[in-house]
Amino acid sequence: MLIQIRKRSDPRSSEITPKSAYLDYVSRRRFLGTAVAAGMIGSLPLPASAAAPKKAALQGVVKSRYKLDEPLTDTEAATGYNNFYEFGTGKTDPATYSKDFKPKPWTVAIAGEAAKTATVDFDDLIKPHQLEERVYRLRCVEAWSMIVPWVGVPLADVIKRFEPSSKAKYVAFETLNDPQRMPGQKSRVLDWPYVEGLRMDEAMHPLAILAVGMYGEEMPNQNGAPIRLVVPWKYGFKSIKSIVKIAFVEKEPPTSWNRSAPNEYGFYSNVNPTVDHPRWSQAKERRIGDSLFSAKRPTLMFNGYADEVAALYAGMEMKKNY
Ligand SMILES: Nc1nc2c(c(=O)[nH]1)N[C@H]1C(S)=C(S)[C@@H](COP(=O)(O)O)O[C@H]1N2
Ligand SMILES: [Mo]
Repeated sequence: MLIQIRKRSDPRSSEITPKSAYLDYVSRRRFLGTAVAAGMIGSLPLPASAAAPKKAALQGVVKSRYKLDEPLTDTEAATGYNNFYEFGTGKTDPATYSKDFKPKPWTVAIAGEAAKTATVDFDDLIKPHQLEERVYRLRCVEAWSMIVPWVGVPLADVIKRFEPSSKAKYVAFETLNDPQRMPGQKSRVLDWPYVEGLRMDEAMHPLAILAVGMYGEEMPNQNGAPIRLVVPWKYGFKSIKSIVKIAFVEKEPPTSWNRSAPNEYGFYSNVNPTVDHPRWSQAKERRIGDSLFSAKRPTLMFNGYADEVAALYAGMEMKKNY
């Protein structure tokens, strides 16, 4: 490393630095980091590891009935334009800074209100299930979208194996917290680890999957290797990446974006073109890969799954429960 990165344990961090100076420091560091990666500083060649790590083709994947009548987003776009703050806040940061991330070996802790709790190796968690391809639209709250052929297993089938009790009203998810492996965690843009949650009936809905790959291959690091959630009727940020813990809980669990901006991001975060984000409209979206001059596309209620999921929210005021 050319530039010294301050360690978490270093006392000269945000505790004693005025916040503005600290943020300035963080953004300067991020700029320098980008410059180094882009080979802009000095005449340094890019490190040998600069190529994206090769991901294996997934075997035994069956097509599912979940398809969309729209062309798939190019792999390059879906793996080159990401939100994954553990690897930086810029859209190309995750692809750049996750190249050295080693997602295996990997374990997921299953905890909380269930008959069976355990720390399970990735293969043991996934192998008992049939891998399916599910073509879903990922609709970010920033009003862009992509059409992605995810590969995964129904979350409900995984949950059932651990026999949650009647006290399990919600499912809480947690991303890996390891600033050595996820350099974006050295800055405090979010409270680490990233956390998310679903109500139990949402988690048990057949549309919700644990995804382990996309485009027929293992999950790229920048998209949440080795295992992430995909909940297609909710905004993209509910689809938490690189999951290390799944806990069955009685009370509504905290979620990262709600914690950081409660007036902008609620627990439910269902895609809804009629409820605007406080700072911008949610009525339309820009498809990643479309020309900037082409028309935006209308956003669909529940991202197009109203028939399947609206019943989960019967009687709930969607403007209040955003
Ligand atoms: N752990 C973690 N999960 C995350 C995020 C993140 O920053 N950290 N970003 C979310 C947001 S805002 C979106 S839109 C999707 C993006 O998924 P993609 O990069 O596979 O398109 O991941 C979500 N999951
Ligand atoms: Mo997002």
